[in-house]
Amino acid sequence: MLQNQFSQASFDIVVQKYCRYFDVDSAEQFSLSQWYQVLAEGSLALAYAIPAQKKADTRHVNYLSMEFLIGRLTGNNLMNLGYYQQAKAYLANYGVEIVDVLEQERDPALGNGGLGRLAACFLDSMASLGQPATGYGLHYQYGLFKQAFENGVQKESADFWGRNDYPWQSHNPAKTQLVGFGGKIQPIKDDKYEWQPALTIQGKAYDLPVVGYQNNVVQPLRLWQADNDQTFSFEKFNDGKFLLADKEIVNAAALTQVLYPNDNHKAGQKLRLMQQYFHCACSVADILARHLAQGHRLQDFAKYQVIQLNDTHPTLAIPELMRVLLDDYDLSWDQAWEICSNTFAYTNHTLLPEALEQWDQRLFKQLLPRHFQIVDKINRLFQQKVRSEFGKNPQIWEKLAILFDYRVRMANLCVVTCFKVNGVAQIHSDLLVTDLFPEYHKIFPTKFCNVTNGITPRRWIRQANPKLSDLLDRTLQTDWTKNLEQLQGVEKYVEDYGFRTEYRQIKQHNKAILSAEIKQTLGLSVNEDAIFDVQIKRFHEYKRQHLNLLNIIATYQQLKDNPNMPFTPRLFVFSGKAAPGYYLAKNIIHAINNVAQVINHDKHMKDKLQVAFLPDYRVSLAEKIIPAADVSEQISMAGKEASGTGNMKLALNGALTLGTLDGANVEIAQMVGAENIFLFGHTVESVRELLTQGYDPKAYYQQNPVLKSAVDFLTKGAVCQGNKAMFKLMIDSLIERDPFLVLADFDSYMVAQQRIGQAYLDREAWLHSCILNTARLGMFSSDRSIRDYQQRIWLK
Ligand code: B1H
Repeated sequence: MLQNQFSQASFDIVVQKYCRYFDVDSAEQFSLSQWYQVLAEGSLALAYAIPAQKKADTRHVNYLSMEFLIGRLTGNNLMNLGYYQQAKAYLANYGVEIVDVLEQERDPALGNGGLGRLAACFLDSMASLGQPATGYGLHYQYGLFKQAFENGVQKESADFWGRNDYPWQSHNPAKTQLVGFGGKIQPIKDDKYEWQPALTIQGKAYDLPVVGYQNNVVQPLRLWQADNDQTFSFEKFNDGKFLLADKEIVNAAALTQVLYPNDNHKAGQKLRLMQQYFHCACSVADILARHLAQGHRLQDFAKYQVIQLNDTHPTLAIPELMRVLLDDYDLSWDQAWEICSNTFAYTNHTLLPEALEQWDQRLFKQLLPRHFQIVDKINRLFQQKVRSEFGKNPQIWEKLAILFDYRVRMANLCVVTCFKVNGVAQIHSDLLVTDLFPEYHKIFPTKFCNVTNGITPRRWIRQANPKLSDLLDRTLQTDWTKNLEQLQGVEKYVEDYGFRTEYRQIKQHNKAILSAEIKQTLGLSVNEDAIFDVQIKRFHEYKRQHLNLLNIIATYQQLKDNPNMPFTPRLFVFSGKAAPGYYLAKNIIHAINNVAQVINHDKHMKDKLQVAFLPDYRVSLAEKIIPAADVSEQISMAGKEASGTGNMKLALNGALTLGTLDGANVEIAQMVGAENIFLFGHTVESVRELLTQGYDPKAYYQQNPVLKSAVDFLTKGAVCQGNKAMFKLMIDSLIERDPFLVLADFDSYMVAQQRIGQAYLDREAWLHSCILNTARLGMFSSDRSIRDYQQRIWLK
């Protein structure tokens, strides 16, 4: 049972306070956004009314991530606190609807896509399972840019999300840290050095409460914000050294100003390296301080702490912990290494070569001279190990080296140091071992494991789909969000008339809500009886939104030539951003928008074929699209999508997957069964075969008239407004190189799309499949992922 009761009095106090602030006589005069402030502040107080956990005798998880895509917190936290209904009633007393108030909240966009959202789901699950944990990230002033379309072209603008006024955070002045950059190192003795940085920056802690699901647990997400180091500046200012020291080094406060907008792509800039080190230095210092404050011995660090690295972005935590143990705590190299190699674990999220982080050695050395020295020693010691294993073999060393060709390779540093390395879906973890790290696997055969990603059912069904959740509550008579495998219980009702009717009505209701959103943002009236076919994710060539587009064009052309052909009405929904410098991805966005214009303005297509591209994809928009989807597009080239998590959210909410055998689609297919998913396209093996034979995309283009005319459509008429070159970037990539086999999968994709059109006509069979998808998605709860992390990595 919850220890503390919802306190109406504490809300009354906040209402009184804001009556003064807003200069109004009574709360009746509050606007919705003013009510939002009241509601958030009142809820925050309720979260912190939960007493801190007693020191546990288990390992504390320190989850280091450059991204936490947390989404709106107020509704979610009220639900997890168990006070949603009371808060709703409180507002209703004033004639205010809680859902309208919650719509006022801005999403803190402190992440790009799947990797950042995964971190947020994991925080929710760790708190909900009572796994003691702290999330460590950065308090960016500007989150991911906002996206708008101008004549179909993506335009970015700064996301001034209001970091300073955000009600869910509190500055925690007890936790301020100092972080050095540049400068010199002085030998003291053996492995001990003194680092004299040229510049010191302050890291201020901003804490957000992570509320467990109705279990009286609240633990921190700690975000570091850079500021000028007041303690140092005067002295340095006076002797003139402050400005001299490092003209090169940026203004301190600028360090945490922006989130790098790259998904599955490395940035490589100095500022990014500084962000990474700042993040790691603050977090390591904080973890050590907490460990010691809890009365633990330094030698027991790895026993009580695990540091989980969310991809390689926080890898610098490794040499940082080494440095602190060696230089500040006087440990020997072997003692420090023993601790580090038992503390760190690394999650890999991508095999794409362009995303694997490597730093220029000179830059690294200039900013982090002592860390470079430490990495160099790790590298040399490892070289000895490799020699004893493989003999002197330059080819092998070239692949395994941490320092090579004047580059510092972060993934290699992780694999060498960490006690566990995991991929994020079974197929991805297998490829990690066979393709990316085979030699490492030989040296460290037990280091590698899999933990398939998951999603929190609290946000992704209970909050996002309240009607379906209510049906599940009534049907199962248990709180299935705590143990999502219980959804299996609805299989019994798959033929139950009442259940089926409600399930169908709920989907229709959710489609009506999304239709209203589309009408409001795009001015487009859609056919609510059409198949809602959605592809919502970052834009990346490997995700192949352009494969979807080519099928839309080909279908449009067929409908034009053949107005009476049998066709199931279809609404294609897109949403997603492209990195500002990723011109090809932006070109694909532009093409989709222009094709949408043409189709949506063709009166013959009305209620038959429509395309809606909703701008500014973000967590709160995902929560509206997902419950309304009939078809989930998961069409990456096999072997490229490490896992995907949108695929899980959509299937759980009763959309049928149209997908390749990639990432977690493979496991979704295993769970739901072949009859309840639409698979198509090349597999990892057949991709490999095709590429070794020599792939010639032009041949596909020339030999397939349907494909050719779909591609050519983009160079003619209204779509490109007479500018043949408008989509040249995309077309050239497709015809000349096609690195992700779009053309090779086109036929198979079109056939699968036609199968879907057919299948939807049998509404009873379709509904059957949807229900089974919901019933069989239980294993994709992030609670299961966290239990896997506990069993396979953290508590082993
Ligand atoms: C994923 C990234 C990523 N993989 C670099 N890699 C970044 C790489 O800013 N950067 O430098 C940012 C993000 N993101 C995604 O992780 C995978 O593509 C998905 O398949 C996976 O589901 C998700 C979570 O594991």
